[in-house]
Amino acid sequence: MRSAKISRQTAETEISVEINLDGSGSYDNQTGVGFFDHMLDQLARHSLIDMTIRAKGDYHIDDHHTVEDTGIALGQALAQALGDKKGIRRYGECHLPMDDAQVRCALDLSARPYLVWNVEIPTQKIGTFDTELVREFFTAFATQGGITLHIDQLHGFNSHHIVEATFKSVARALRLAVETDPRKSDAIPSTKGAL
Ligand SMILES: [Mn+2]
Repeated sequence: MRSAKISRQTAETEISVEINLDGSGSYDNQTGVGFFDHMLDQLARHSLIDMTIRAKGDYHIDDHHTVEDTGIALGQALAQALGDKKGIRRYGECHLPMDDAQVRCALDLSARPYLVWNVEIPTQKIGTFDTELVREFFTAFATQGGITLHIDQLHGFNSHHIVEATFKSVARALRLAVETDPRKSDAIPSTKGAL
């Protein structure tokens, strides 16, 4: 089973992440940041990666450290669960519409972290959530997960829809990329022989 458990504690946050790549998209995510939990639930549900996340952070400052460090821990869990990446499809992509919003994700589980971020969220807040933290999360996730992650917003004017479409597009792309390719399940998908 391709799974991983990461615990990460700093002076700012305490995070635990448990994932199973070969899951059914079940989730139990409690970070103390309501809108962020809603997005992590989408990530699990639409990637079919089982996900249990607990986070406690220095909310008296703001939600920044909690969201960023959850991205770090989730990226580390993904990299650990993927192991040597034998047999995976490696690439994934998705155009995800949600009402007015459409977001495209293309990703490569390359071990070469890179984030292309072409998303403009029109409001500074969604409820009490700082929308600039969405980019912080994906920066941390891509860096620690070893993901070349391209996210482009094609349409959208509603902040909630844009952000939710972003998480869902990444989830769908991730689902494809982590899946086993039955035509080449015994090999690491690189001419270099390693990823
Ligand atoms: Mn929603």
